Amino acid sequence: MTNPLFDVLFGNHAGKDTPFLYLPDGETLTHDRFLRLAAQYANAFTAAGLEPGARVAAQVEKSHFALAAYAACVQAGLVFLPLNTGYTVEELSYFIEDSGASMVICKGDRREALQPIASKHGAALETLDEDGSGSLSEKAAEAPETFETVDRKADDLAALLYTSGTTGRSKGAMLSQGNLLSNAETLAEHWRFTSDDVLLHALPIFHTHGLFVATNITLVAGGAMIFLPKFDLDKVIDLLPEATAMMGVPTFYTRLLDDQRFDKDLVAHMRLFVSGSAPLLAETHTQFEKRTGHRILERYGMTETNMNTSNPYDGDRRAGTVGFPLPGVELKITDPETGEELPQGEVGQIEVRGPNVFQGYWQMPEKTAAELRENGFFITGDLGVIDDRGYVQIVGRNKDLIISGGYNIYPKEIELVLDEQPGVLESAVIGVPHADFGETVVGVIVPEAGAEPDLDAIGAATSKALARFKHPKKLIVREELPRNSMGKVQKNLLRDEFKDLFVNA
Ligand code: MLC
Ligand code: AMP
Repeated sequence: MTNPLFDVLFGNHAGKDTPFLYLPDGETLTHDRFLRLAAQYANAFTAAGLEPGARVAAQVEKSHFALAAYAACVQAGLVFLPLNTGYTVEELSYFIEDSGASMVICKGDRREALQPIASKHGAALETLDEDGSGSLSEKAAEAPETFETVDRKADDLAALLYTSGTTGRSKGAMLSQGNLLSNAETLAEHWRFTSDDVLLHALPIFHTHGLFVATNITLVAGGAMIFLPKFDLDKVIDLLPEATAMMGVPTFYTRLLDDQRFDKDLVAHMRLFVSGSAPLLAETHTQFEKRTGHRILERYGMTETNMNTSNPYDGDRRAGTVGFPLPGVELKITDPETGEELPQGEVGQIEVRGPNVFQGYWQMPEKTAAELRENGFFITGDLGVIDDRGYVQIVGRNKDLIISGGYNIYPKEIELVLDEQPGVLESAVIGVPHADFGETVVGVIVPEAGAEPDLDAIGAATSKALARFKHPKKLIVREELPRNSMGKVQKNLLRDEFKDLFVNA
């Protein structure tokens, strides 16, 4: 019996004294040491009564302890549910309830706020701080450094990742062991990762990009990571000479290009730069090549599917495209109205099918049925076209979504908060171009007749309800919203009107 994901990502490295993580304090953690730590957490989970299939929700800062908690969940057959560290208590409350999590792991300073919520939903609460302190580690410290890996099948769930939706209610994307493993193996091979690689890891580990792409690929290959708590420009520039590969959202690359220390010599030894999670401007791609001689490899993915397409490792990495479907992934462009496949060269919605495609949304059969066809194709909500050489280009979105610095923000969620505020009749939230984040959030508010909404109070209410990265960078008051003859708000007109607000920011 086996646990396919654990065996390939972690089990293969048991007993190896090879470096796995280069930590911010200068320490090196070997694969073996990491696995022994993970086993202790797995023992702590089991001792707390968690049964295979139970959800473990974790809102913790990035650290090797947090990563070991992920490995422990895989080893113990638990479903890992990582949460953005920016989420407010109100947001967390929804995730805990909806997922039916059996355990919540949070930072020590959140214990008080989360205890009543965890208790209400029958979840155990443990703490874990970035220095490893907290109740979880205290329990783990007493546990053995070995753990009998729990058997799992490829279609058993390994992770539940929440993604916001157009209705404002977040949906839990169910990812199986097979989903994660197939994608990690495909990408490791496609991007030629080996045990000699050292990945500079500056992404958060609560999303697909940092956890399943960067980390899982390194683990499949048996390589190492320089594990930074977050993207810090100075540290990245200091450490690039130690790395062979880096993965990032476009903001990483534009920030690097804005710094004159980032030049050809600094990255002469690098093997690979990968970009994704948001569109990389063709201009950034060109500028990057001019400055460094490297062509960024752009790929395209989603929480629900992991990675779908990639520019080639060898061959032409074409700016403004996301390359070809990965081996094993089928991709087609369809008519959004009829679902019929469109001829090459026509713009339509992107649909994908393959072992990477998720199992559906947690306890939301209608939403699953609306987006995941019976024949296995997933309707991504992205609009694309395939060029005459087979490269996929993403040209827009068929979903009302803003991507800011690689974080997805659904306007509806913010509109619901704004609409509730005293004096606000209605609102429209749009994304406008932003020099650093690619896009950012602007809220347009229509007051009730005779009312003068208090923008400071609205800001405070938004802070309580929503993570900081979702906050409108600007609120604009308008007498009315532009609407078409059907009464639908014409957000395109608002986007056009406010498109220059932040481009020189
Ligand atoms: C931070 N802030 C953001 C923000 N990140 N606001 C909008 N969008 C963001 N992405 C807030 C901070 O709270 C702060 O608020 C202010 O903006 C400025 O912060 P900063 O210091 O400039 O930001 P920084 O901490 O440097 O973070 C920026 C970033 C980070 C780009 C490095 O957001 C990041 O690591 N993004 C990666 C996201 C990611 O991993 N996405 C992958 C999703 S998976 P204030 O107001 O207090 O000053 C996926 C699938 C796929 O999409 O295909 O990969
Ligand atoms: P998420 O739901 O956070 O996983 O974000 C997935 C979305 O990010 C996709 O549906 C796309 O809209 C977007 N995305 C990811 N990679 C790219 C890319 N290389 N270019 C453009 N958009 C991208």
